[in-house]
Amino acid sequence: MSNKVVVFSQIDSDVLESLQARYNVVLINPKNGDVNEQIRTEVVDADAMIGSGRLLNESNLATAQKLKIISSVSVGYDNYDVEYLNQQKIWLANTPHVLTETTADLAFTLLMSAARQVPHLDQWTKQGQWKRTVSTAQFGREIFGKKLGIVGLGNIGAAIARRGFYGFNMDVLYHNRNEKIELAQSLNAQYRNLEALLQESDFVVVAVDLNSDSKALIGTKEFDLMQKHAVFVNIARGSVVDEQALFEALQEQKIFAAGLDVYQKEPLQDSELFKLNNIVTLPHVGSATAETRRKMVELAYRNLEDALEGRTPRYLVNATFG
Ligand code: 8YV
Repeated sequence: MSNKVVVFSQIDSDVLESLQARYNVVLINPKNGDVNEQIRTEVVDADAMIGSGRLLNESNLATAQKLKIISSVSVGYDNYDVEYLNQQKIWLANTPHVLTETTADLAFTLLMSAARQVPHLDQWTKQGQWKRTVSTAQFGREIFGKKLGIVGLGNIGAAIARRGFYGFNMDVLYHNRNEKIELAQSLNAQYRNLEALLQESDFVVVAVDLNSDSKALIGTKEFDLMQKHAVFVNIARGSVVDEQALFEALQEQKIFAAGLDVYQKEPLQDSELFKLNNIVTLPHVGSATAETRRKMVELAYRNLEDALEGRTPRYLVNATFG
């Protein structure tokens, strides 16, 4: 009897066909009713799961009798209860590295769009507001040679630092739970504690993993430390930032602008943020190019296949269940 694989989000059709050719595949489909109820039913005799963007924990995995691996099509894994998976000895695999550069590109897209008011001025022009030479209201912030502060110098944070240092001649500051001396030297990046980074930076980009240390890391106190001309970007996870505090900082012009790709609640709907002209809001598209998503799903397929074929997957979040 072939292994049973539960696919819990949309994946490339040809990759799905490859899975279906080898395994007994069940698709979780929101159109068929409550997703968690479907998961609870299908994981009973499942050997593996593949997908992304769903909360998986004891509430919907407790019925699993022989689940070996959850292969996530993502680098972030805050939507999985890793402690519970460790207790149940269920591997969690992710897809690091393949999305690093694409996500760093998106971070810089947000940084530049927010700095130069791109979405607002695009609408302003299309609405026929451009009637004479622009005034200071349409001015943006200088980027070249300015101070770039990166919160979280992981793979994506380092790729953002490289763009700032080599591409825009920026002075790079970083904050991290621990200093990364060799990496920082290669990027000419200087370590700062969070308060100093927020006070000194012209641009603050948040690229941390979401965990107990980074949850609600940036709130009113932190925005009050930033400079009035500063631009704030978050490409990490929405829960790292107090969204109401950000709204107030932008509305009261405590900072110049912000660019967000992630939110406390996703999809972002009917948000007060939509009332503001000094924010760029993107729909969690950090890794969303065809090439990168293809690399991610192929890597997730390999992680799943390794586990089902008796090999240790290359990218495990919990290799030791420790
Ligand atoms: C999403 C991401 O997971 O990889 C991550 O951690 O945040 C993104 O790549 C992906 O868009 C699927 O939801």
